[in-house]
Order: sequence, then C-alpha cells, then structure tokens
Amino acid sequence: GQTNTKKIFTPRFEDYQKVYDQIAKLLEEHDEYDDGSYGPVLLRLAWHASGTYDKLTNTGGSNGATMRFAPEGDHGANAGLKAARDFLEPVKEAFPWITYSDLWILAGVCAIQEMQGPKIPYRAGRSDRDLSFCTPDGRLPDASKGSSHIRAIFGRMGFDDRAMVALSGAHALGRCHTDRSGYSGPWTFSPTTMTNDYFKLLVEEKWQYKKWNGPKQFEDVKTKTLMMLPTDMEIIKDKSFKQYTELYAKDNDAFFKDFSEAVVTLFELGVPFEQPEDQRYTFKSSFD
Ligand code: CCH
Repeated sequence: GQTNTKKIFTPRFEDYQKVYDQIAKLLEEHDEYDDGSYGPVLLRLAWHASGTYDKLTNTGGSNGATMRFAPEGDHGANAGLKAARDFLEPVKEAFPWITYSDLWILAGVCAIQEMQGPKIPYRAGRSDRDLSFCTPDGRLPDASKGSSHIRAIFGRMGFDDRAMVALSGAHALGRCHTDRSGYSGPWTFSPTTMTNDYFKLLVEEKWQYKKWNGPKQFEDVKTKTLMMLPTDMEIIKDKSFKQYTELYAKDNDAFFKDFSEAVVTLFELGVPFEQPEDQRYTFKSSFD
C-alpha cells in the first residue's frame, strides 16, 4: 500500500517558547527604536490584527494576518505598523513553521510580558489567509470620537464596559507619532514599562486642550509633556467607564488581572482553535 513518508513537524510548547525567547532577545538588542523598545508597536500590531473582529459575521480578527496586504495594511489606523512587521521578519525566517498570524500575537504576548506586564496565556493555531479576507476600513476605533463610538467598536467585538477600560490601559505604553496618527506624545512617563499610570494620571492630573495645529488632543497642565486622546478622556468622563478607571488607578493587581483576561479574549477572537482553553501556554519571561 501507500505510505505517507512526509514528516509533519508538530510544534509544542518548547518550540513556541523558543520563538518567544528570540523576540525577547531582539527587543533587548534593538533599544535604539523610539523610547528604547519595539514593545509598544509590537503590542499595537497584535491589537490591530485582532481588533477588526465582528462577532455578527464572524469576520476579521487575528486569524489570517491580512494586514500583510493592501488594502488593509494601508488603512489609516495601521500607519506605522510596518515597523513592527519588519521587526518580526527575521523571526519568521528563523522559525518558518510558525504562521504570521500566530507570530504577531505571540509577539504581542512577549511585548507585554517583557515590559513587565501580566502573564498572557497563549494558544496557537491561527492560519494565514489571502487578501480576500482583508476587512473593510473603519473597524478600528477613531481617537477623535466619544463614548458611544468606543462602545460600538468594542461591543462589535463582544466586550463590556469593564473590559473596554481595562484594554485602554495599554496606553500606559508607547506614544503617538505625528507621521502616523497625527497625534503627538506619550501617555505616561514610563512608556516602555507596563503600569497602571495611565489610570492614575487620568484621575490625578488636570488636563487641557493642547494648543497646536494638529488634531484635538489633551496635555497635562503641570508638565505639558504627556497626552490624552479624546477617546482616552471618555474613560474618565463617562460615568460607567469612570468607576473602572478609578478602580484600576487604585489597584494595579485588579488592572493586571482584568487586562490579561481581556487581552487573551481579544487575541483569540474568531480563531478556530484545536488547542483547548484549559491548555494555554504561559511563557517564561526573560527575567523570570
Ligand atoms: Fe491605542 N492608539 N487606541 N490601543 N495603542 C495609539 C497607540 C497605541 C486608540 C488610538 C491610538 C488600544 C485602544 C485604542 C496601543 C495599544 C492599544 C495611537 C497612536 C492612537 C491614535 C499611533 C501612532 O501615532 O503611532 C484608540 C482610539 C483606542 C480605543 O478607543 C488598545 C485596546 C490597545 C491594546 C490593547 C499601543 C501599545 C500604542 C503605542 C504604539 C507605539 O508605537 O508606541
């Protein structure tokens, strides 16, 4: 009879840990980028790959890595994310068995953990899909809008108010770039370390409109070096959002726990996994 002699490599936890370690090593080596880390932009890549999900049609999400293609890569919201995709190219070459879809999310997990955030349990099993799976423009949030827009966008993915606020805490990390979004500046004084400072600053500082030629954004009255987007200010203005902002400002453990749970959900939206939920991988960080 016929024998299938083709060897199929089935990656296991140890193999994904090796990919994690390689990304962590590159993060440490490339400290010349931005505020000293590619971590924030890697997290943004994983979020924008996932945040296109629509629960009604079960389209979009991290399964597919369709941002590799125009038109999705050229959507305004994705400006600048090529830096993150290019950063990961040598990792894809070193581990050709991993899909781009799994790699981008693993990089988001690695970025959070290496920037001293909570553990983010991970499942593999995403497959890369062609450009016919690109999502239409407009599925990611518009920073100039208000709370009803935030609820419409994140509600479409299936999130409630508490998870929306928890996820927003990612803005402890990174910055806005005038040549990407048009906005300018970081949210916190430590944009490469995951903290609950975003919530603390929203609660404790006074914010005013920044006087400049760019889009409407806020600056802290005291130092004028930090920023908030109009959508960020909704997290403290809206009554229901505000209760969670105040909770996370006081309780970093509550923030880390809720953030981790919400990010795991975000990263898995629309993915038909074989790996069971109770067998997710938890990666060792470089400093564990
Ligand atoms: Fe965000 N984000 N984000 N964001 N974001 C920007 C940058 C980062 C919005 C708008 C912007 C999430 C939610 C929202 C990150 C993670 C998350 C920028 C600046 C804008 C604008 C881009 C630039 O100029 O480079 C809006 C609006 C929302 C919701 O309403 C969520 C959710 C996450 C992750 C869980 C990270 C990280 C950055 C920093 C990127 C960098 O390059 O430093």
